[in-house]
Amino acid sequence: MSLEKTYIMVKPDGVERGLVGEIIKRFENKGYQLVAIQQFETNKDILNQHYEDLKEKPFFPKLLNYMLSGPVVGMVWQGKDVVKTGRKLLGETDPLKSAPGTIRGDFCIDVGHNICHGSDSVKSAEREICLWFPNGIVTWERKCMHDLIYE
Ligand code: DAT
Ligand code: MG
Repeated sequence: MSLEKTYIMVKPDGVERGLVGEIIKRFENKGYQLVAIQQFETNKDILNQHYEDLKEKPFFPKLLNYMLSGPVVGMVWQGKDVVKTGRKLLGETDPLKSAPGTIRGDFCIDVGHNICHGSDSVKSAEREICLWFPNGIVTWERKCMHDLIYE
């Protein structure tokens, strides 16, 4: 069985604030599996590709500056419906519209400092995983744990 994958990234403010562990914990507690993780120095080239859909938005220069302000931690998470459910764990784009209990609902306030990224579709996830992990990732599936999580 090949399980769905998503790209989750802790943004520079989330890394600086020491929230990497908390974000990992939310996904692990849910039952998802971490299959890749790396801290990256960002650059304009990779961010232009990552946010290619947003290049024309008025907030794009600000977004770029924010994303260039420090290292990010990129992760690939695997599991049933992880793209859509991962976005639910993150909360709304605007943290003030995010329900308490979500990551953005619990840990941030402004849209320009919303601490985390999650792929918005399976297709985007595939693109983003190839972009940030161009050498590929080791795909493995848990043995005992799998049967405790899935029916
Ligand atoms: P999401 O990160 O929820 O997928 P998005 O892809 O539309 O949201 O936007 C990417 C990031 O750009 C988002 O996490 C924060 C920033 N952003 C989006 N809308 C914004 C706005 N109106 N003003 C400032 N920053 C914004
Ligand atoms: Mg997005």
